[in-house]
Amino acid sequence: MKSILLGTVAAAMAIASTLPAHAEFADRVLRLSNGINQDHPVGNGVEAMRACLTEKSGGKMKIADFWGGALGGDLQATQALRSGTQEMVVTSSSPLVGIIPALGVFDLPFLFANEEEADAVLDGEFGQYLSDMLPEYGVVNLAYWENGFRNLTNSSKPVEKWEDLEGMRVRVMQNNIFLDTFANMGANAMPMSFGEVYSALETKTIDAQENPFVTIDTSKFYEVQDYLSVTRHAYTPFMLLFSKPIWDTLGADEQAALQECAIVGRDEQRRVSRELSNKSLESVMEAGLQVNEVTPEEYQRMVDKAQVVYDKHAESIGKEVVERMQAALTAIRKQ
Ligand code: 2Q2
Repeated sequence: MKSILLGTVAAAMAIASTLPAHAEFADRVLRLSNGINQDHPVGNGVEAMRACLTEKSGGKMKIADFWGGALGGDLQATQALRSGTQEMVVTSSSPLVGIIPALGVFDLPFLFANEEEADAVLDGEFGQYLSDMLPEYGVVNLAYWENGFRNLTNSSKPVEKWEDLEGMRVRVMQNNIFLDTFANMGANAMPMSFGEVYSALETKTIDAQENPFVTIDTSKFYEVQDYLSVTRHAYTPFMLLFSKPIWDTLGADEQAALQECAIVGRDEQRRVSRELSNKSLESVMEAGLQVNEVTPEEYQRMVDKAQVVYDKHAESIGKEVVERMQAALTAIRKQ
């Protein structure tokens, strides 16, 4: 009897010693949605995050991923997070500005000069300052991922200067900062959710849209557009958001694993995004898009023209938010 008991204890201890790291994990399936397609670098980020979660949770935390807007667009999915009916979304910050005005700071035109600046701001104090605002709105930001610098495509002509936008029907993301940026340059700016863009281009309801090269490629906009102008007019991040009501039901180990794995996913996602960007440009050119660069002089004229948007929207974004962003950029540029 005693030896049987001892044997059982020994066996239990042996099991325990192989599992201690997983002891605080429940079986969970986390639904994650996206507006873009799985061959976008976000797909690589999600794979890296999944592998990390599998390892940390002993296979208990699983991601069920949905692509191409299968669970609705960015805004709809974010509302599902807020009400606790979906766990995660990878969304652009831009469509959420109506709910969280401070996020509009990322829509300010020509804000970041390059990826290094964006990383430093987003992964630094400023990014944390904005993330700290989000739980109040029912979402937790696990990490900033990359969407990338946005460029304009259209079906009528190369855009070489801002005046070329005159009268062009340009789809913009759903907020007033984006809308004003394009309206101020003479375009007929039309806010629209991402899921509607392809067919609106196809039916010629709109002439133009703007997105990073990888999205122009993976969402096949080259099929319904003729010109691509390298305008780099905005870098709006992706955010990997988690539902706050569901977050509050997780254990500390589960929360920590999600936070760590979101960063693992971020690093892989950004790496692939940057590696793919030029390849995507080449492949959309091969697919028939006529590409033009904007000269440094015309680029500067666009930047100057866009400055009124900063003044007009500082108040709605929050003066402190805009000032902190500018201070963060100034500090980075001095280094
Ligand atoms: O132009 C857009 O709306 C995109 O940049 C999307 O916000 C983005 O691709 C998301 O739909 C990703 O889920």
